[in-house]
Order: sequence, then C-alpha cells, then structure tokens
Amino acid sequence: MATRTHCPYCSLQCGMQVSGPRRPEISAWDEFPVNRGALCRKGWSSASLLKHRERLTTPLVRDRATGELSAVGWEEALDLIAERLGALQAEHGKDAVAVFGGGGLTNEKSYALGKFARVALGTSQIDYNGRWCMSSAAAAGSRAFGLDRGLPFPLADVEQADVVVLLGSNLAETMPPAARHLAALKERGGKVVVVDPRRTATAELADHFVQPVPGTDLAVAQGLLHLVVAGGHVDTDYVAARTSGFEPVRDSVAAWWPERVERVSGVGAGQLRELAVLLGTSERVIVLTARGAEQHASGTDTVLAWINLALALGAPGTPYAGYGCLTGQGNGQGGREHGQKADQLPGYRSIEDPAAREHVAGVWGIDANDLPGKGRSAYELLDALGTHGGPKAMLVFGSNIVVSAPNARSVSDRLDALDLLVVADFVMSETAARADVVLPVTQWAEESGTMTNLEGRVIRRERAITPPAGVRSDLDVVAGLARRLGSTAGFPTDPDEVFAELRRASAGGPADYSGITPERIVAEGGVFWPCPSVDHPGTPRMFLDRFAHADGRARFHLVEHRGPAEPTDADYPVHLTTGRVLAQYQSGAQTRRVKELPDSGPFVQLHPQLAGRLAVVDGDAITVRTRRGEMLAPAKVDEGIRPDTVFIPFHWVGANLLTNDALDPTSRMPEFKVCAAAVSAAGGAR
Ligand SMILES: Nc1nc2c(c(=O)[nH]1)N[C@H]1C(S)=C(S)[C@@H](COP(=O)(O)OP(=O)(O)OC[C@H]3O[C@@H](n4cnc5c(=O)[nH]c(N)nc54)[C@H](O)[C@@H]3O)O[C@H]1N2
Ligand SMILES: Nc1nc2c(c(=O)[nH]1)N[C@H]1C(S)=C(S)[C@@H](COP(=O)(O)OP(=O)(O)OC[C@H]3O[C@@H](n4cnc5c(=O)[nH]c(N)nc54)[C@H](O)[C@@H]3O)O[C@H]1N2
Ligand code: SF4
Ligand SMILES: [Mo]
Repeated sequence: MATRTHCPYCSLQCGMQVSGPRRPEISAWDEFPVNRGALCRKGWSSASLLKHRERLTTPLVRDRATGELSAVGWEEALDLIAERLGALQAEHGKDAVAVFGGGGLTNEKSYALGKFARVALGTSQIDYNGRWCMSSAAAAGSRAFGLDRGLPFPLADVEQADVVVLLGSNLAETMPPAARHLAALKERGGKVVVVDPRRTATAELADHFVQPVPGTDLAVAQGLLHLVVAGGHVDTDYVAARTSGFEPVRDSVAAWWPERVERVSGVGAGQLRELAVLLGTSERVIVLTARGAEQHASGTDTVLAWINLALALGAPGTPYAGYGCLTGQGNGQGGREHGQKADQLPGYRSIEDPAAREHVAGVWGIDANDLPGKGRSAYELLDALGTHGGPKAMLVFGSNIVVSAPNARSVSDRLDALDLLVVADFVMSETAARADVVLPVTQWAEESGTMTNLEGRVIRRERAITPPAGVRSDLDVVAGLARRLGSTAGFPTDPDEVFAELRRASAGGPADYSGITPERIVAEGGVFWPCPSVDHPGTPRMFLDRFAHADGRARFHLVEHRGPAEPTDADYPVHLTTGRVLAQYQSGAQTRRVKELPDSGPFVQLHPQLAGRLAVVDGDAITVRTRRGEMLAPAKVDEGIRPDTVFIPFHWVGANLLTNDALDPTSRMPEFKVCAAAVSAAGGAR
C-alpha cells in the first residue's frame, strides 16, 4: 500500500507516494496539483536515506576524558541534558540556553520548539536558519504589503502572466518541476526575464537574460523605475487608489538614468530601455525574487526596490500579476510563522505585541508576564555563543550550521566554546559531529505533520513506514526534556494534537490556521492560509481587494543602492558568489549520503578570460581566498559566468569559510551572495 506524502526537501513540497513498510519506494502522485507527478532527482531518490547504513539509531554522549562519542540509552541522555541545562540556567540565568531550529521542520515541530524555549526553558534565545534563507523578502513583504506570505498567489498563476521576472532564482535547478510553468507561459506567448550573474539552466529558458554584477539588483530596479516613469508607463489609477508614498520614490529614481545604472551594474543601458518598455507595456507582470537578490546586506532594500517597480506597474494584488518570493526550505513558509523566530509568537504574531502575548500565553496556560521578550537573530546568536553574557548551551534541531553558516570557521569556534551542544539529527552531520550529545530522530516518511509550501498552501505529510528501533521524534525529545525541566505545560507528542493546539494559538493572527483541519487538507489538495474558520475556503490569492496595512494600501519605500558590503579591491579583485546545484541539497548532510545522486564535490566556476589570466584550464586546482579563509577546489571554466565573478556551491565544507557575515540591518540576513575574493592557480601567486 502506497501512502501519499511529500518530498523531504525543498519548498515546492512535491506530492509523492511512498510504499511501505519495509522497502520504501517512491512513486508518482499524479493528482497533487503543485507537481502533478513530476519530481526532481532528489525527490525520486529520497527514500534512499530512510534505511541508510549511516542512519543514527542510538543517542550518543561525548566522553569528556577521551573526547569520543559513545552510545547511551535515551533516559540517560535526556537526564544528562536536562540536568546540565538546569545547572547552567541556575548559574547564568535563563538565557544561558539557546535553541536553533530549521525551516525544514514541520509546523508542529516549529511550534513545539518555540513553546519549549519560551515556556519550558524560559529563554528568549531561539532563532533558526530561515534568517539565512528568505528573511529579507519577508521583511520587505511585511513593510510593503503589511503581511508576508512568500507567494500571495498559487504558483500556477505564473502561466497566465504576460511577463515573469526571475530575480536571482535558478529554479530550473532548485525546483525543477516549477520550470514547466515557465514553459507553459512561453507557449501562451508570455516572456521570461532572468536576472543572474551566471547564465544558468534557468537563464537558458529566458527571453531576456540580464547579467548584473552581484549585489547590484537594487540599482537595476531603480533604473527600470526611472525608465518606466520617463516612458509614462506608471499605472497612475492603481497608484492613486491602492498605494501610498509614490512621489518621493519617483523623485529619487530621477537620478538613476540608464547610463549610471550601467556603470554600477554592468547591465547595458540599451538592454535596460528594452526591458522597461516590455514591463511598461505588458498587462500582467510578475516579479519573483529568490536568494540571488535577497542574500545580501542590502537584501531587504533590494526587494523593496523591486516591489516599488511592481507597484508602479500596478501589479501586486491584481489577478495573475504581482510580487512573490520563492521560499526555499521544505517548510520555509510555515517555519517562519509558528514561533521559532526570535521576535515571534505563533500565527505570525510579534512577541512584542501585548495582545499577542496575552492570546498565546492563554493558549499555553501561563501568565503573559512570564513570556520572555525578543532574542538574538540567528547569526548574532551564533556569534554570542560561549561569550561573556552569551548562551552557554545550545540545542540544534534541523540545521547543519558548521557547513551552512557564513564565516563558518568563526561559527565553529563559537560552537566549541559552548559548555553543552546538543544536536538532534538522523545522520552524523558536520554539526552533530561536534556535539556533546547527539539525539537520533525520525525522518519525514516515519512521522506525520503539516508543512506550508512556498504558496502558503498547508499540506500534510503522512507517516508511511515504521521508524528504525531506537529513534524518537523531535516532538518526543522536546516533551521528554520539558518534563525533566519541571515544566507543567502540555507538550503533546502526537502531531495531530500539536496541530490542534497550533490552530488555536494562530487564531486571529496574520497567519490564521484555525479553519484548517487534517481532513480538509486531504480533501482539498491543501488549504491556503489565512483560513479563520472551518467554513472559510482559505485564501489562494491575497490582496485582491486590499493590502494588510490598516489603511488597506501598499507602501512604496524610499531605498538607496549601497552595493556589496565588501567591495573588490587590488588584493581581492573578484566577486565571489555562492549557491546551489541540482543534485545536492543545502549543507549536503542528507544528499551527499544518497548514492543515486552525483557528488561532484565543490568547484569554482569561472569565466575563460579569468581562467586565462590565471593560466588554468578546466579541472585545474585553484585557490580562492577572502579576508576570512581560503579553499582549494577544481576550476570549472564556463563562459556563462561574468568574467569578474566566481561561483562556488555551498553543499560541501568550504564555501562558507570564505563568505562574509555582514548582516542586513532589518532582516539580519548574511551576505552569502557576494564578497571580495582573490583567486590563483593552486600553489601559484595571483
Ligand atoms: N538542488 C537544490 N534545490 C534547492 C536547494 C538546494 O540546496 N539544492 N535548496 C532550497 C532552498 S533552502 C532554497 S533557499 C532555494 C534557493 O533557490 P535559488 O535562489 O534559486 O538558489 P541559489 O543557487 O542559492 O541562487 C540563485 C541564483 O542567484 C544567483 N546570484 C548570485 N548572486 C546574485 C546577485 O547578486 N543578484 C542576482 N540577481 N542573482 C545572483 C546565483 O548565480 C544563482 O544562480 O532552493 C531550494 N531548492
Ligand atoms: N554560502 C552559502 N551558504 C548558505 C546559502 C547560500 O546560498 N550560500 N543558503 C542558506 C540557506 S537559503 C539555507 S536554507 C541554509 C540551509 O542550511 P542548513 O540549515 O544547514 O540546512 P540543511 O542542510 O537542510 O540542514 C538540515 C540538517 O537537519 C537535519 N534534518 C532534516 N530534517 C530534520 C528534522 O525534521 N529534524 C531534525 N532534528 N533534523 C532534521 C538534516 O539531516 C541536516 O543535517 O544554508 C544557508 N547557507
Ligand atoms: S523540486 Fe523540491 S520538492 Fe520537488 S522533488 Fe525536487 S526537491 Fe523534492
Ligand atoms: Mo534556503
């Protein structure tokens, strides 16, 4: 019997079937609307990790004398953790313990972690890897529209647009089944614009390929808005009726004439003019951002600049048009709504809003005054570990920080400075390998729970197979620790019970799940939030009548181009950018262990001109250095990348030894997508 569930990886959350119970095999679930049976190779091979020989099946504790990890029973492991957490908190205060979560966790786990931190531990120090993912777009969406839901419309709407602009998205590799929407759009005569410093597989699908210097998307948006204004293409009725703040923005882009934009971004003035006419004369324009535009110290402002352009064109809140962010992780959307973020309570509420505190404290059966306030953001949290006044212990669920955090050497040093590092995982990730206690947990197909995909569609993962003996679910771990810490609050281990509580906690909040039931999810192919009552249909398309600000209007924002936090100079003359390849997922902890997936190891993509200057050919070892570290990898010589830029995928240890930890002032997103580097033939001088 095959069970209908969803892929363990990206935010598309493709529907699939898993046969069970003994030999799990993947088959297509043709009816699920998002992917209609299509999967990428990661999805097809995802069962391979379920019965993997490297699967962790017993808790491990590090022997202080020998430094080795050795097997212990669950009771012993949980007792030990609780005892040490209690002692550290008694000595240093509640905030001595931190929790780090992930955007791949189910809604139930995200919710339980947030509650566990605030109620059982009483700490404010909780945040998660979503800060590194889409937080800049979330911040921009909240400011412009009053609410952040990555895509405010179903992904298939893309097919009905006239122009789709993909800004820093390589979706042909990062969510392959989504590329068919672009094909369908083109068949209808629609146009695709791809903006990327590299000619990617996605750029190959584009009618217009724009190749800016990394970190200059904001200037490109200013230039396009300048031309849209000059060409008389502003949708003035829409701007008057549905927005506020246009005039100062219009005045500010007067200074961004195309030749100036060309000098800053490398995008030709002629191409900008052509694009502005295309955008200005098309009825339905969709602008989609992904990590290429967002993972910058000016990521929030960059997204705001593109939203300004979309608003001037009258797109957001108009059918088959608008702005959206392509969220990345499996539960990248739901993971940011239920309280594992430092400043947040369930239902996408602010932890600083007194009414929100009252409501959630009521659901949790505690006094609102006992709820901690806002904690440190992800990178600031990691940077404070083991310092004077910083956390002394951290529990990690669903992130492989050692590989994926920026400036990773410094982060690893901070992890080593902790008195206690606990990691829950199902494989020995690089981060688990540094832990004092490792807890083996269940995987996607072994447990149920809800996820919210990139469209805001709440879906359900169904348990398909029996977990191996010795593992427990994350919910069990949280409940076991909460009990030992003396918490009297409820920490149910049944995901359905947690979801029922989450629905109540989210009721009345911006991300209202209260009308979403497991039965409805199955019957309706997922339910879009907000869904405030069981007879509410859910909200596939948002903002059609009004935006979420009190006055119902979207807001233009005055922003200025700043460029990369670390500009190139004589010592570090090229831009380094980082990202993904099709066959690997994130830190690679999962996919590097899947034998069906090719593991090329890291490489350095560079242009033939740069390769010529370094006197290297394809496959030669080259060294890449930045102010933070260096790495060695084979050259991948490719005409598709800008000659002033090199690209390294981050699925292996290496790329993040180099990256810059400069943070966006609003979202606290690190600048993964650009820093200054020096490249040389290995062993040779630059
Ligand atoms: N195969 C695979 N798929 C994945 C993942 C994975 O690890 N592997 N991870 C998932 C997750 S969590 C995420 S967040 C998404 C990410 O999905 P994407 O955002 O599509 O992935 P990236 O490769 O990080 O970045 C996209 C592109 O940004 C470009 N870029 C770099 N700098 C700039 C810049 O300054 N401006 C512009 N315009 N573009 C720039 C890069 O060249 C790259 O091609 O993918 C999801 N899907
Ligand atoms: N240089 C560079 N660095 C980047 C990026 C980039 O583009 N460039 N992108 C950033 C982005 S967008 C992201 S999202 C991050 C992602 O980076 P990470 O946060 O490291 O993400 P994963 O590799 O998915 O790590 C998930 C870990 O948790 C485990 N895991 C999976 N599911 C569960 C679960 O349900 N419970 C528990 N307990 N464990 C689980 C997995 O085995 C794995 O070890 O990387 C960021 N880092
Ligand atoms: S596109 Fe994403 S969700 Fe779909 S099969 Fe691939 S990794 Fe899984
Ligand atoms: Mo991500």
